[in-house]
Amino acid sequence: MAQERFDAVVIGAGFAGMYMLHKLRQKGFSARVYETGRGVGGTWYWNRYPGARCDVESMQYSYQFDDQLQQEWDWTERYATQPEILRYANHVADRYDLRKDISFETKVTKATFDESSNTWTVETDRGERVVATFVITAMGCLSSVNTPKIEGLADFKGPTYHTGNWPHEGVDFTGRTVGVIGTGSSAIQSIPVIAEQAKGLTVFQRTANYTVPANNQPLTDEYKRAIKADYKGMRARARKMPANIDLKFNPASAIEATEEERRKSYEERWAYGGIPFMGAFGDLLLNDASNKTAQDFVRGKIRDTVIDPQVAELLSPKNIIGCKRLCVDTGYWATFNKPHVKLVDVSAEPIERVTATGLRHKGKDYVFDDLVLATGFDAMTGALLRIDFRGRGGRQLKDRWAEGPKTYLGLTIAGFPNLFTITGPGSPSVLTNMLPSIEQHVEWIADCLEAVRSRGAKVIEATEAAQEGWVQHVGSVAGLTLRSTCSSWYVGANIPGKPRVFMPYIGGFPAYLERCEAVVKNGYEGFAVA
Ligand code: N01
Repeated sequence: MAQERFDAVVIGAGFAGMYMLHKLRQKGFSARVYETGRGVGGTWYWNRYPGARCDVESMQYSYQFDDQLQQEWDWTERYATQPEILRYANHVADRYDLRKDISFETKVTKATFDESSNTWTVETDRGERVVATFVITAMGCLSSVNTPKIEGLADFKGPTYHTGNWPHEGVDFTGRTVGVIGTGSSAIQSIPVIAEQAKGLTVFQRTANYTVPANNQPLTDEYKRAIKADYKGMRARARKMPANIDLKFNPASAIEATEEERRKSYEERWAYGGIPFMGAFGDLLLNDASNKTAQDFVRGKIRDTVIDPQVAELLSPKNIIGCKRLCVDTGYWATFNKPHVKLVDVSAEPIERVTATGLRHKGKDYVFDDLVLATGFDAMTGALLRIDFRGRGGRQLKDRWAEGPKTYLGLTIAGFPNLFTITGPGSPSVLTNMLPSIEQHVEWIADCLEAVRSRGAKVIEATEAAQEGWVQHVGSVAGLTLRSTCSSWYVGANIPGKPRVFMPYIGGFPAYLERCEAVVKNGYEGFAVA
């Protein structure tokens, strides 16, 4: 049987893959999308844990490529819930008739570049083999779940859930006792909701985390009308901000402000809620002393909220605020005032083992009915390295990246021609509002494919020199901020054995955009087009 051929294969049908498909069609390229899940939505398809919501405000966490789409869709809350975002993803799939080119429940297992035909052969777990000129990965940065290697995990007799792969039918914890491992964003969102249902909840904390209340609320018609009347303006303002989010940013130094100015600014931001807290001063992620003023403020809030001083102390993070991704919560600290909620510190000694009825730590057995792993992801590279990519000379991506990911602009990889990585390592991605960052990448890639076609060329490939230059730049900019200093998933520290490299580009969205545009203007500078 003749192999099916496409101009492009896209891997993943989350927000990146969906828009990529739409854009490819618009430009007259044939495309097939492969998606592991049974439906579209990516992150929002898998992360169905209780309390899951986006920490970017909904009116900003949405596509802007079609004004009609953003005008007709109505968000109901300031921070949209996972079900609402998934409904939006499905609405987009219907509106642009995307499903007919998506193969669901199909995993890409291998992609091999053939240097004689300048094409990729893509293989799936269903035994399909198709040929494509271009391969575009759209697998998300946080999609490969991290199941910790704790002894005895398979021995647990009750159900075990991972927040990143939650049962579609939901889980009712009413009358149950639950153990949660982890205190990252997923845990901080789910713990208050699980505590409302469960009869007993024990949280195992290795590192205390900073969180700022969401102050979530329904969106009024008046608010929605005002944003919709100025959507263009808001998006343009966002593009000028490092994280591509339209928020108030105060460039002043925290340490140069008076005690009173600082308190006022932090209190205002605390009352507003969420990630804009970090915009209180311009040097919070540049200067230890400045950062410490924000740390102290948040630790004070924890002491004000948590009744038991010992529990408050345990819940108080000791590291740099904003170094790990800041969490956004609804009622997290107060949950630990409930008599049926217990906190166990596993920082000094790791969990010994999971047992049939719970887990053992420091010789003590903790018993519960259900185990929740809120243990995060093999971020940024995990999903890419699950696929056996073979570039020029049959070289494997996992070998090329043995010392950490190397890309040109986070979009392409030297030695892997015609392969593009939407929000790949080395791009601003997870440090920005993902939706507009995805759109920028999709549009850049689509224009690039069009440029290759119009030149009558067959191959585009980053040069080693351009890639090396970009990798150096990403590393040197990372070194300027406090963010690269702690053991976070940004540097791969949560995965034993993963090379420690600050993976996203921290130079800010405006600088990145300028660079991407300059590359195009200079005739695809840093690329060999043949
Ligand atoms: O994962 P995490 P996440 N023993 O890696 C602990 C995005 N997101 O799923 O810090 C004991 O942050 C680990 O401990 P430590 C967002 O970008 C967004 O919560 O490594 N503990 C940590 O506490 C976020 O940053 C939203 O010491 C173990 C936790 O598990 C990213 O996803 C919502 C352990 C993992 O935290 C990841 O968040 C949710 C072990 N063996 C997620 N192994 C929103 O939009 C791991 N841990 C709001």
